[in-house]
Amino acid sequence: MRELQDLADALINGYADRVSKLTNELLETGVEPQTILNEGLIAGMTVVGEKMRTGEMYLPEVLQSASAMHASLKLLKPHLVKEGVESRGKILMGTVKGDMHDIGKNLVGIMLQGAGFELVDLGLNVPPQKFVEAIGMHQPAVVGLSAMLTTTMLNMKTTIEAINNAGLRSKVKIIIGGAPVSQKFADDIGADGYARDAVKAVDKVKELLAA
Ligand code: B12
Repeated sequence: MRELQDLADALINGYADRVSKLTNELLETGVEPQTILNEGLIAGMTVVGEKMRTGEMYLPEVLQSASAMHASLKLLKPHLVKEGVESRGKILMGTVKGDMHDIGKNLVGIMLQGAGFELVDLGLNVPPQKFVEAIGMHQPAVVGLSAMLTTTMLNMKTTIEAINNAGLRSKVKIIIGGAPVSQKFADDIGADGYARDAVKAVDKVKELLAA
């Protein structure tokens, strides 16, 4: 669809206003929010990642694409999240220490809220101890850890160890995600689950809570 390609192009170029305008237009014409997300925003962000890898795009430009994505996600959120549904359980989410990527985590949070879960979002660059304190304070059923760098994914392990050492491991299920992690890595560091995208994350959380 031409308009979805326009949205992806505007995101790649970091034009936040145009991204917002196109998002609204697509919603008004009845395009599913999930389609806007996958075929517009995520498709565009994948190109941004590729251009970043090959040195065609630099950090300031990537940041502009990221804020354009944030602007669009804000518009999509009310369409993805049902209000007034009874909570299916509390989920605590955060991007681990040293990692400044939060778009994927935010998206997982939105989809979980959409499925009726209550979300406590600790943000990004979250040290292990902060996860431990937040578990004590909020008593979530599930903890979601996000990492986008091969260097910071190791902090998922340290976070799980800190939760273990605080005697809280048996009280929560832990799910991990982010581009560099895998089911094998989840098994290796003692997480309960892994999901590769936001839709699968919802399925995995439901599965973990049913077990
Ligand atoms: C945007 C971006 C940035 C932005 C982040 C802005 C923000 N607010 O998030 C900025 C400019 C800050 C940035 C900085 C850097 N980045 Co960057 N970034 C990206 C980029 C282009 C897109 C990430 C993204 O948002 N994707 C879209 C979302 C929707 O997808 P996602 O994050 O993968 O999330 C999905 C799944 O992974 C999963 N998921 C995510 N979290 C969780 C959690 C749970 C619990 C579950 C179940 C699932 C799940 O579900 C999500 C939704 O479907 C990626 C490339 C890419 N294609 O991934 C590089 C990328 C991740 N960055 C990279 C690098 C190298 C960096 C820098 C080190 C660059 C530098 N030289 O400084 C810095 C590091 C800063 C830091 N300390 O974190 C590399 C990582 C390489 C590696 N293997 O480690 C990548 C892969 C680019 C590349 N191809 O080289 N980056």
